[in-house]
Amino acid sequence: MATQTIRTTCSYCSVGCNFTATVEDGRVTSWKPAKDYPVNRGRSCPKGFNLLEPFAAEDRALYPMVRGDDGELHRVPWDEALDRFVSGFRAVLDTHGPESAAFLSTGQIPMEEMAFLGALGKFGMGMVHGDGNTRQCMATAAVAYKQAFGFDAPPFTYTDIEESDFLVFLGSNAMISHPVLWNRLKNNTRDRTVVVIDPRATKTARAADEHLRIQPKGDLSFLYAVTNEIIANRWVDEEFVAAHTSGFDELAAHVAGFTPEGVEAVTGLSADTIRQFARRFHEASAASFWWTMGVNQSHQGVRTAQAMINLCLITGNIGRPGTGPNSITGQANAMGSRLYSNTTSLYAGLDFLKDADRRYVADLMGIDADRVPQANSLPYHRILEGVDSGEIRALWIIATNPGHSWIDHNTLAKRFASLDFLVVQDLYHTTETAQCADLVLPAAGSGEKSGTFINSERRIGIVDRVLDPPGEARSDFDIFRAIADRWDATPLFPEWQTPEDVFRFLTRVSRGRPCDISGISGYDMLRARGGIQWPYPESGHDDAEQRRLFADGRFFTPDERARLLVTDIEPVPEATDDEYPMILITGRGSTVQFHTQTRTGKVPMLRKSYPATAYVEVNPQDAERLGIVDESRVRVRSRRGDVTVTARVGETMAPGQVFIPMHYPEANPLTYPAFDPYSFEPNYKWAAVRLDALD
Ligand SMILES: Nc1nc2c(c(=O)[nH]1)N[C@H]1C(S)=C(S)[C@@H](COP(=O)(O)OP(=O)(O)OC[C@H]3O[C@@H](n4cnc5c(=O)[nH]c(N)nc54)[C@H](O)[C@@H]3O)O[C@H]1N2
Ligand SMILES: Nc1nc2c(c(=O)[nH]1)N[C@H]1C(S)=C(S)[C@@H](COP(=O)(O)OP(=O)(O)OC[C@H]3O[C@@H](n4cnc5c(=O)[nH]c(N)nc54)[C@H](O)[C@@H]3O)O[C@H]1N2
Ligand code: SF4
Ligand SMILES: [Mo]
Repeated sequence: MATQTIRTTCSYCSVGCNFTATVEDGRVTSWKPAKDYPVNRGRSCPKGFNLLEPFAAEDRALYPMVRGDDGELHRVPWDEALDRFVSGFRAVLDTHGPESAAFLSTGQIPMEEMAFLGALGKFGMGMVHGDGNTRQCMATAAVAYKQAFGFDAPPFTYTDIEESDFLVFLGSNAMISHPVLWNRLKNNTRDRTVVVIDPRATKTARAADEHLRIQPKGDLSFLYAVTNEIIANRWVDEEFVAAHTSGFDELAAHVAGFTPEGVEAVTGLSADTIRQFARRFHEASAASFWWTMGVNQSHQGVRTAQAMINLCLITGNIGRPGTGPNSITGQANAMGSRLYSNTTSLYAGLDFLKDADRRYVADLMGIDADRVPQANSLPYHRILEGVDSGEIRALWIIATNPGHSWIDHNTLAKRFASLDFLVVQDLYHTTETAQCADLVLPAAGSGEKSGTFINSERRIGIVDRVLDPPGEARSDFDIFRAIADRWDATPLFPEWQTPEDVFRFLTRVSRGRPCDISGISGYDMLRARGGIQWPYPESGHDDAEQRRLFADGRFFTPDERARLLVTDIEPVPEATDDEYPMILITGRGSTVQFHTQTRTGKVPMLRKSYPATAYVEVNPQDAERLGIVDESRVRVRSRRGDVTVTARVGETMAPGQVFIPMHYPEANPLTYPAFDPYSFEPNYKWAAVRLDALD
């Protein structure tokens, strides 16, 4: 009997836990969290523990499918599917030009697949536009870091959670969203304080030492008031500011108007609380911010993230153990998508708009530089607006399900129907998005294929194949290769035969960049080393298992100084009024539910632990006023949509605010499509709604 031990990385969240599989004659006989991996050290959450089960679901896309004249999807051979793909996209691109088609991808496939898609879509097929679901998620953090540090560079390593004595989780429900990382707090043996700043009394907030129940969208005012306190009390690390930052005078002038008393109403926090927070931030020997979607998904997300970055910079809380303005990423490979997908930037953060960058990438690939688009892609929402205006006529959607997850998606199915051609590449043919497709391409999931992911602490981890894909499903990598062949684009990628070939290209293209990984020789090195954090240049690399950035105070801007950036407070995008008097927040509902539930929804073990139907969380005062009792049916309406859900009455919510988890299709008909002006990330966390009792 052939027995193999295979190590692979979980493909749900960005913590990046590793599992060890024992595979006997093609069957997985044991599946355990890896004890010796520096990320999870033998721990996992229930999603990872059941990672492989959804791959066997009944609605798995087992073969390519084409929509017939009867409106249904029908099985076709791969050859025919590839012909349809090529003729569909060629017809649009040849007639309407390179800006008439786009791809929408993901933070959930290995880096090598993203990189192949980016090259095939842009250099091979000639499309200008391609964005990812990371726009819904990490775009804000990426832009915030890029503007402040000169590169999209989250500075921390996970041990910082164990070495900080003042940890502020802002807009993060880490206990359910990043459970294994949250758990590492147990290893923090310092006299530490954990503060959670969230409008909701989440599980994370309740587990913290302190919960500041901030008013939704009060964060920017709060952070400016704290900054003002720090400056007014002369708690600034003047040496660090003078040597390593620029913009301090503008920052000081800007925040001078934000007094703790002045922001009480907008933050819902007392002046005392704000003053105390500032004092404790100052007194901490190592203070850290940990932020996620409560910040990123906001109409002023970038500047809010930068308000945390400012605070860390002016107090010298960066580059030392236990410090940092730390954005935790979302999906397993969101950071791979940010750096190596060839969507919002050329590989390794290079610039589509710069001649030299285009030539550098083209030369490395051995292609003509004219093949590299000289323009940036439209961001996600502009691509969809292009569908409305008829400028975008074909879409290729890979490993994301916008039919459920996109903001205010009421008109999305109609938008999709208006396209000349829609291709969806997914594990399942039943997703809301696949249901709109003209062509479904059946993909293998991570676990059924190989590659690498980059986790939240910049660690590149190996994804190895433990199972064979079922039916005729193929890895996304093999699908991209097959399309390249059919498109006659294969000569562009002569060396890209395997994922590891592409990985080696990425190590080369990264040379000399902040995310330099030219010192990683290949997958075996990643397997042997328990993953490797970037940067890891060929010469002069640091071999420590845990590495943070900016210990030397040198940033990636031309003058090596970090930028302190500020803005004015803008009004909330959709004010509440008599008709729609309540604020709707959306987000994660439980540890065992993942996004649109195409995977976690198919695991009986996980299904047992969450409500089968959509619910809205309501404060008891509101419930009483509206005649709503726990477990009764209620109607939730916004100016855009109207859904019926079950009420869960409890103290999680403050009066005037309600919450619907994004895992249910009922959330996004209600959300309000506002976007951050710099990152264009959707503001999923504020819409004006009304509730009416039905029972
Ligand atoms: N179980 C599970 N884990 C996941 C995922 C999943 O679907 N399920 N998804 C993964 C992905 S892709 C991501 S991006 C992460 C997301 O992880 P999180 O960001 O932790 O998840 P969310 O629930 O979207 O938002 C976090 C919190 O922001 C709060 N919030 C809303 N508005 C505001 C505000 O104005 N100010 C402040 N301070 N807070 C606010 C919400 O109340 C919520 O508790 O989780 C990852 N992990
Ligand atoms: N209201 C509201 N909406 C939100 C959010 C919110 O907080 N509130 N959060 C937003 C955030 S942060 C995110 S990240 C998005 C997530 O939104 P989506 O990306 O739409 O969510 P998923 O359900 O993860 O969709 C991934 C799809 O890829 C498929 N898939 C998985 N692995 C593979 C693979 O290897 N290959 C291929 N081809 N397919 C694969 C899955 O079956 C699934 O259909 O949702 C956003 N939407
Ligand atoms: S914490 Fe995240 S990476 Fe770890 S097992 Fe759970 S879902 Fe997977
Ligand atoms: Mo996300």
